[in-house]
Amino acid sequence: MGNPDNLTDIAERIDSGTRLGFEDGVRLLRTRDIHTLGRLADLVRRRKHGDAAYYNVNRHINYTNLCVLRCKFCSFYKPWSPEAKDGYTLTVNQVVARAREAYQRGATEVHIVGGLHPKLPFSYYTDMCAAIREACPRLHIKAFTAIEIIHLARIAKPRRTISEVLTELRAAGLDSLPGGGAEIFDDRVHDEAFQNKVGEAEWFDVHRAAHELGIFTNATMLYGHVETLEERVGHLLKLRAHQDESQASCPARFNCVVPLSFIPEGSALDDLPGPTGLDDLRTLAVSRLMLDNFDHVKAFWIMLSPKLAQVSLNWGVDDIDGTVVDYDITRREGGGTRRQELSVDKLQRLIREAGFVPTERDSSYRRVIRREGSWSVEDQDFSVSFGVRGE
Ligand code: V47
Repeated sequence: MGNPDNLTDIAERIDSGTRLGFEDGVRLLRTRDIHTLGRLADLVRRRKHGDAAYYNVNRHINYTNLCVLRCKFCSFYKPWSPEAKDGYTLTVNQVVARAREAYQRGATEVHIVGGLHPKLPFSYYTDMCAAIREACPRLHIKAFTAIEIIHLARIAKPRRTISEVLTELRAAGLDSLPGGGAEIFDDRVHDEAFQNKVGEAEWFDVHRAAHELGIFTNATMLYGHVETLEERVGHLLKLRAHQDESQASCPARFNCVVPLSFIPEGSALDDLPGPTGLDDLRTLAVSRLMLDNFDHVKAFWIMLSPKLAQVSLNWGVDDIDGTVVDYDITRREGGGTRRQELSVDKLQRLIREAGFVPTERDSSYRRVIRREGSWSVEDQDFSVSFGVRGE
């Protein structure tokens, strides 16, 4: 293994556009030469995006916290049982009301995920997409992690294949899949932290099926719990290999990677310290450098804090997610409540002070153009008015 504190050979490879290997990734995660690491990640980021830094106007909706799984890292779920009393499940109308409110406030995207609820029928999910599509015609519906898609294939009557689930959801209005549920692709980590959850093969099956159908997806990595640095790099390499395959043979691919900083509070792993700020920055920078075939690296401010997400813009990150508004899976930024919002003014200020140009994007990373009370997307022939009545 090369010296982690002399990065000259890695810098040369990056300079010439040569792909980095496993050992490079581990050395970069270990290096004490953090300035070189940050500079290299920034170099690659600027090659792709110049001084643009992206955000979006979005709203997260978590439709239920009842879940049949018991993942140790998760502080969100309430165990499902026939008598479960302390969980919640939103009706389709309640989900649509939240989506409509977001649309009327100018949101371009809803991000909808929830626990694996054994009793909600498949029609709950298709009805939800169809009702949002009807109420909010141009709102991008990014919904359901790979784990939820597999759950739907199992509970649908009659049972569906993954492709059938995705096709029916898309017909109802689904636009893309978020990247959740990936955690760390490694059998040892899987057995220790989320044993009953489906493994990496199934996660990739869903994303492969989506890419084959032309549905774009995101990818995540939940780091800073029981995994080693080597296992983190292994995870990134598996994402890179999958992206190569999708780029070669599918009409869609991963839009972005979202490294998620583990928040121990309230989970069964709350004896762990969680990642430090420097570990967060290293992981984001290494994600940028290892994933040469991903256009976007997203820092999710909800888990990193707005301050660290801002700093990460100089460490390879080009996207800091969006306004969010409600978030239930972790509650650190909401002081214990689900209300976790950054205004557009605050997002823009964070980006501007980091030396970048705030650039509002839609879910496909096209630029959003705003005029008083309406938004449109570059090169697209539509305009959405918002305020009291929506489009
Ligand atoms: O799947 C659960 C993770 C994910 C914790 O695709 C935790 O644009 C930290 O996937 N500490 C959901 N993380 C969030 C997610 C996401 C977020 C933002 C943008 C996108 C995107 C995707 O959160 C879960 C799980 O991996 N998670 N518990 C925790 N205690």
